Amino acid sequence: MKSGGVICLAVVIVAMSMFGIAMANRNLTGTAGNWNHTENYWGYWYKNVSQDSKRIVVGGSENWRFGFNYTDWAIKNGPFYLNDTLVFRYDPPNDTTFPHSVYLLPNFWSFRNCDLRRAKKIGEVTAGAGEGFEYVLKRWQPYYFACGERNGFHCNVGMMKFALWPLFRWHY
Ligand SMILES: *[C@@H]1O[C@H](CO)[C@@H](O)[C@H](O)[C@H]1NC(C)=O
Ligand SMILES: *[C@@H]1O[C@H](CO)[C@@H](O)[C@H](O)[C@H]1NC(C)=O
Ligand SMILES: *[C@@H]1O[C@H](CO)[C@@H](O)[C@H](O)[C@H]1NC(C)=O
Ligand SMILES: *[C@@H]1O[C@H](CO)[C@@H](O)[C@H](O)[C@H]1NC(C)=O
Ligand SMILES: *[C@@H]1O[C@H](CO)[C@@H](O)[C@H](O)[C@H]1NC(C)=O
Ligand SMILES: *[C@@H]1O[C@H](CO)[C@@H](O)[C@H](O)[C@H]1NC(C)=O
Ligand SMILES: [Cu+2]
Repeated sequence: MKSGGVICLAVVIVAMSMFGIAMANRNLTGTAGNWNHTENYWGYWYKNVSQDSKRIVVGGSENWRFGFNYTDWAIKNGPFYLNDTLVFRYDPPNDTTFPHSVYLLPNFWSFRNCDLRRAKKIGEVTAGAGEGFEYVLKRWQPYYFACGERNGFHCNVGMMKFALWPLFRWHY
């Protein structure tokens, strides 16, 4: 579902930039070699599609906690881009708080089933304290994040999981 949407978005962006080339060329003939129009036009696109990489706190003010819908959060806060930084924040365990952690699951099936057997730990239960820890989306690949606590219970019942595939930013 999610990756399908991302591919659709990429197609729309390609289609829109091709449309943009056609528009710019048409204006060039009309304005007798005034390149300013085109520069402004590309400048407009540049601002919209190639901003600096972002730093995004997972869950926003909710941070990384049991019972918040992170799939919904990822849909509303995406798309994510290569070199964007995710920040995971969660309370370190004590007598009153439950521990959390962050794992990367290897594929869609383990993500769907909250199967942690081949998962890679990227955040210890203590790693989310204070300002939390950062994880940079360096590769063009699907990422499957999940909390690893209680053998998949937080991931499954607690909705502490989300998937994303970072897009390329466009530079002209
Ligand atoms: C083309 O020129 C018209 C008239 O000058 C202007 O309103 C329009 O924004 C221009 N379009 C582009 C793509 O530069
Ligand atoms: C393009 O814009 C600059 C500054 O806005 C102006 O000095 C220049 O004359 C413009 N060029 C054309 C071909 O209109
Ligand atoms: C570009 O960004 C501006 C301001 O954020 C927005 O109003 C405009 O709709 C955007 N254009 C496109 C084509 O996304
Ligand atoms: C979480 O949000 C997604 C997307 O909005 C929705 O499809 C899903 O049903 C929600 N999950 C739960 C358990 O409510
Ligand atoms: C991401 O950052 C690295 C190191 O700063 C850089 O080499 C790479 O080109 C960047 N990738 C993208 C897609 O911006
Ligand atoms: C446990 O951690 C929470 C959140 O960091 C804090 O508000 C609470 O006072 C702590 N409780 C104890 C008993 O240390
Ligand atoms: Cu958890």
